Amino acid sequence: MASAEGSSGEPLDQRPTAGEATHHLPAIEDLADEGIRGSADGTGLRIGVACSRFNAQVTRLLLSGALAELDRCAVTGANRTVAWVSGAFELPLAALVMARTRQYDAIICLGAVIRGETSHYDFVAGECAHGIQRVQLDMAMPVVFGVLTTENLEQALARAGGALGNKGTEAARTAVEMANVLRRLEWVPPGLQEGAAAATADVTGNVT
Ligand code: INI
Repeated sequence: MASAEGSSGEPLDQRPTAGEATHHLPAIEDLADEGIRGSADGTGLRIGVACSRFNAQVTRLLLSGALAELDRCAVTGANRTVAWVSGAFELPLAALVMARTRQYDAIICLGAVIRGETSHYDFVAGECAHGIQRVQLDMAMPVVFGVLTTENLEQALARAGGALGNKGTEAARTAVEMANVLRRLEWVPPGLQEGAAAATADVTGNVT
């Protein structure tokens, strides 16, 4: 897969290098050449995207960043599904239902929670993050947290294609790399294991 851009969509010559102090996701090629890693080649991967409408001026930008990165990773349009939900609070449920279909190799959750005058922000952001992690661990599949949690709209826009990159772009790259690294770890989804034809799986995918 040829790409002129790094994991955050920035030109290759502007990518942060390993060891450089940054909160950005370093490009995988910059890390020490050791260990199992997931490539950014998304050929054949099926990716679900759950995106919230709340703060749509931000989430639309996150979605375009994510879809552009999936294009760069060669995840075809036919192999991805976008589902819109009302707000970030609804993202875990959408992710869980997508995960339970077993039709996706990874799911990306996109949202923007911006602090208001009340404590509502804390509940929405906290439950969203907690719920997404719960789905990821319960379903043993990558469910990526592409949700901005910021003090104001300006901070959100800076991280949705502005000066500080695009969280949606990073989330898409993470989804592809995680799907690939799990494959390389030779993890086989329950129900697809040899001899598991007669087995039944509960909601979490545990085979009994
Ligand atoms: N949803 C968001 O995605 N971002 C926000 O900033 C936000 N705030 O601040 O209220 C928000 N609230 C809605 C929430 O996600 C649910 O959709 C709603 O509570 C219905 O369940």
